[in-house]
Amino acid sequence: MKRLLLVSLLLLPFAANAGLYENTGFVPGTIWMSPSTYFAGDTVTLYTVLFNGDKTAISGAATFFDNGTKISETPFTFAVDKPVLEISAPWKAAEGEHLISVSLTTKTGGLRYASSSPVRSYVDKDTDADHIGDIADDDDDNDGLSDIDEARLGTDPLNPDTDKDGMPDGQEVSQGTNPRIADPISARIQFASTTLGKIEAATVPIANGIESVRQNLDAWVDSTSDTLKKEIAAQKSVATTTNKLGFSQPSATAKTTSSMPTPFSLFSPRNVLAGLSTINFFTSSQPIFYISVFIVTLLCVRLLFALMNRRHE
Ligand SMILES: [Ca+2]
Ligand SMILES: [Ca+2]
Ligand SMILES: [Ca+2]
Ligand SMILES: [Ca+2]
Repeated sequence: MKRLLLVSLLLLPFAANAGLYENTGFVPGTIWMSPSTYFAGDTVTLYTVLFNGDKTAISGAATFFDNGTKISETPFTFAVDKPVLEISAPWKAAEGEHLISVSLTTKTGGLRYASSSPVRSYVDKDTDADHIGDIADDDDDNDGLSDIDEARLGTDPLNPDTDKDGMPDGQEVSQGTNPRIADPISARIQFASTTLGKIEAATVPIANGIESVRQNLDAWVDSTSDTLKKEIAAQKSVATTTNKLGFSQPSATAKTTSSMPTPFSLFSPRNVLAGLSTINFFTSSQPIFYISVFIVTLLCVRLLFALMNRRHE
């Protein structure tokens, strides 16, 4: 995205806002922020693009300003063969109106100065951090009561628990307690109990589902293991009978050849039985099973985060 913008800017006709050198200054309209959506308290990166039309190396400093106050100073150097330069600076956005600008200074050939066209930006608060600014958000504190209802009821639209009794304003209205007066401990205990009950009601079906999977898997492993044990016993019995009747055994060479592992021999009854015994170790014991599920889930989450970080790099 950033690269696309840079390329598009290069297509714009060059014009320095004020003469640093005859052909050196800012590409027009080139102050932008990343990320493009941000709120008060966020740290964003300011970018601009400089252009050097002279075939000489120039160095100096670019100073970013917010409402005329210096944010930071970034040194820059134009190489002779690189006429375009992108520079950036971090900026912690505060709520309110902002006028962002950049100026260039250099001592090459005497002190020179140029300034960019300023960019106007209004930074909104996002009280409940739901990525919708308070101006556009109908429920700034996300307590279940709209800003309009909070104004009507006299509660604080920027505080989800106006009376600080531990029960959110919206919950108090729906259960009939007063969101502006701290309720007695008995009401809070009742609220906590109801909340825990809801959490339990939401998690019990999931827990039951996992337990059902464990029991079914354990039953299948037991049943399949029994079948394989019988099959192996039957094969042993046939081999013993063959020996007693005096049939010749395969030669040593043939034995060696036949014992070479093949993709199919890996799934012999004995190997499958060994695998099932391993699975049975995890499924037959509740503690071992749930600890294993927890560890696997943890590893999956870490892998997911690692992949997401790699995508963002
Ligand atoms: Ca919000
Ligand atoms: Ca609210
Ligand atoms: Ca409350
Ligand atoms: Ca209350």
